[in-house]
Amino acid sequence: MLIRTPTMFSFDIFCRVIDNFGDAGVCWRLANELSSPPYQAQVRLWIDDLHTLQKITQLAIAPPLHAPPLSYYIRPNLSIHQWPDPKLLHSFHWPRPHSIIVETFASGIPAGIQQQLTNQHLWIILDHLSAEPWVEECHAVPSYLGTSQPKKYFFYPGFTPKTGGLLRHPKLLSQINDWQTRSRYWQWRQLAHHIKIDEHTIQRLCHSQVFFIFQYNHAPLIDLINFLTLQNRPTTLLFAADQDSLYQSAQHVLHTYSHHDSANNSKEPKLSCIQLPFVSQALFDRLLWSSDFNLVRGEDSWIRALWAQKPFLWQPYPQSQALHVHKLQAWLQLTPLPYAARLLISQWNNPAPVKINFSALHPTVLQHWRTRLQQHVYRLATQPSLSEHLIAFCTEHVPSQNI
Ligand code: TRH
Repeated sequence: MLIRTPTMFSFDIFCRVIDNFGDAGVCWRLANELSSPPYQAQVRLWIDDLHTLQKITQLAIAPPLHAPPLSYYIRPNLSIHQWPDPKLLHSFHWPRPHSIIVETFASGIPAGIQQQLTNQHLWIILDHLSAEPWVEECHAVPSYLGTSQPKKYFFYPGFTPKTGGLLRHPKLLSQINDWQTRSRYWQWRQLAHHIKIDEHTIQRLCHSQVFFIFQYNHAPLIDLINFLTLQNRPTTLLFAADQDSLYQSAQHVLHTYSHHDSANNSKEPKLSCIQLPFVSQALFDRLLWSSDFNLVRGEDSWIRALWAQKPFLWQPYPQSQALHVHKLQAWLQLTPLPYAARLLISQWNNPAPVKINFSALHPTVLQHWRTRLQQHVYRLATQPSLSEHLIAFCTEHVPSQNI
């Protein structure tokens, strides 16, 4: 009997960047995970926007304007390919497809690939992550017609065993634990060169509570700043790249306060802001591991903040008819957070402005919040990750002739 190992699997992952960084961010993590131990599958990532992927990987992969479609070999079993612009498609020859096609976030797949697919291929339609109950019903549901067609299945990431799971590299939690058991100084020292901070700033980060901010522009950040300025604790706000507008409004508010402070002869401002450069995904994760409180958004940073096990506020990607509020409530239902934390997260995302209750930021609640997250994460980690689910699914569904 032929026993199949993940190394025998080969994937073509298709990614279109609609906006922001999440599409590229999730696809890059998936491609990396599947091609790394223990899976070691053969992976080609096809993406229509190498510039966005370049930011996330910090690899020099963005082509000059009008250059022919390019390919980059990252490891012998992982390559990145430019999904050619429709204008160049007539002169482009698609290679033979790999046995498993992953269409991500309704990207479609190129006609040149689709024409070559047979019933020996497996076509996975990977959707966005949601904690809503319907996900269990829709995960792994087939969508194919006829026997000569490739088998096509919907694949839904999620938080429960009946879904496709969450992206989590097998060594991730031990890496986080190793990092977080080091001193604060060690952690910020490791990051200092990449985020361009000096010794004085490292000291400030070591001796203040650090908030990491990666939000959409409509976040009620000013309310948070007003609350923090009333507190006695020194606080540093780290603004991720792409947060220019929020950073500027924060600076504006802080200027007003600093006039007031200087009138009161205080030396160091209690609250200060730092704007970070764009960093690689690996460093982005470490910023979440090192900060005391994370404000994240979308899809990828949301789950990275969860694995980081530090209290965090999630801001879902805004959708019409406030659909994102349902997503948020579904996630809150599944996540055992302290009451004050649930209230804060709900109010933060309220479609209409409300007076936000920040009592969850009291040190005792924060400690409780952190403990709850740690317990929750260790429970989630007993379930298979998205890559494990996918490999198990492929083992069952890829025709054995096609490996
Ligand atoms: O950028 P996002 O808002 O992406 C969104 C969501 O994914 C949304 O669901 C999707 O529909 C929309 O894109 C198109 O937030 P997200 O998902 O957190 O992705 C951010 C990615 O950017 C994540 O992989 C981390 C990465 N990143 C870095 O690697 N370095 C950085 O310096 C920054 C700021 C981000």
